[in-house]
Amino acid sequence: MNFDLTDEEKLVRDTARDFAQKELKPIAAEIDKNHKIPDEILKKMGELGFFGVYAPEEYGGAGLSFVSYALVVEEISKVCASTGVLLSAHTSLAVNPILQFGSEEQKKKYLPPLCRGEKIGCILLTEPDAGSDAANVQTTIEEKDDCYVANGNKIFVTNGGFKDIGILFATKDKSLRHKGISAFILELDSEGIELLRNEDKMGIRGTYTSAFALDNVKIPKENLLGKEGDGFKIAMDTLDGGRVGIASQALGIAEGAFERAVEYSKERKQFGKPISAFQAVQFKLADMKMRIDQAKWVTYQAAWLKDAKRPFIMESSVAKAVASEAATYVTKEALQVYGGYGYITEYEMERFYRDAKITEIYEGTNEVQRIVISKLITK
Ligand code: COS
Repeated sequence: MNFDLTDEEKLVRDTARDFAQKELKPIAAEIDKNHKIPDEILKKMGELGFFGVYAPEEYGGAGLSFVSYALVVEEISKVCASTGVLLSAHTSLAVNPILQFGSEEQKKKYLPPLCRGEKIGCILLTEPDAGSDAANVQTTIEEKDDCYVANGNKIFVTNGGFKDIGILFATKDKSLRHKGISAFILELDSEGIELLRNEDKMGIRGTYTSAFALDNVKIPKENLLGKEGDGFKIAMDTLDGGRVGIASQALGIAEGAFERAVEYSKERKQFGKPISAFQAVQFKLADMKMRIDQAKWVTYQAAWLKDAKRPFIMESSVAKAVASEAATYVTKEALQVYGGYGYITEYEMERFYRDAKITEIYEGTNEVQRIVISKLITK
């Protein structure tokens, strides 16, 4: 069994770490406060190849492994969860389905601008009545003349506010449930798409979480992804990969909070000693480390399985649930180590605490992950 990263993976991890620590860490609090990731940061990430880490070079990607992608998301999330989720949603939920299910023409047209970060990708799957029950999509699609026409509402669209490129899921016949759903590449500046709002959120406040109304939106026939009726399968495969992205994000958030808590515990003195000398704090740090290691290895394993083109549905759900629960546990304990200072925005720990929670919710709540895992165990 080999637990080592390849030299290439170590290099991309170090590049991402260097970028995150030098360029992102100093402005992470500002990103949270202003609800915006600066354009220069996105430009730099594009230049570093982060927006298409595992897409082949012929489509503008960096041609690296899925493990490399997980490492980039992890390093970025250690300092700024908002930037981590922007990257993760873009790659897993837009670049990946086009790469996996797109025609050659679709790949050539849409992947290069996405991989360079000139366009930011998103997925339009969730609706008011189709959250955990993803097969209950109500947005309709009709064939009319030379195009498809979509009508409906989509919510919780991470990155939607960029209004660039999305993967839309819509049904021809609601009564068919998952068998009626198809997937489409949607240009979000198309006529009939209204951005209703960007949600005001507890955490990951530097990202857009958008709601859209689709009113007779014309989609060219050539933008159908895969075949008609393939949509649910495409959504599930997309989320399988996406859950490894969220696991990487959660892992990064946990590690970032942990590193800060260790540092702080060595500096902060009470009763004449650094608080790291007290067993009450030492045990907390040990428990945090144990959770992080569990999260790390299940996440890397799931990413490695995807690279090896081996089944990884179970492992991706395990990684997502374990890592996100590690993130909420570790950030809570790290905040406790900071005591009252943890509650003050200046120390940034409260941001980690707020940002961690969403990882237990999006790309399938952890209850959904338990459904996926238990179905596979008992089938
Ligand atoms: N990966 C690949 N295929 C999957 C899958 C997965 N994780 N889960 C289900 N499928 C397939 C099944 O194999 C089945 O295929 P067949 O029709 O060929 O037999 C089909 O999809 C339907 O499966 P099932 O009947 O289990 O679907 P359900 O409607 O019961 O839904 C859950 C199952 C709850 C797991 C699914 O709806 C889900 O993942 N929901 C959460 C959605 C989500 O994460 N939303 C957040 C989006 S954030 S962008």
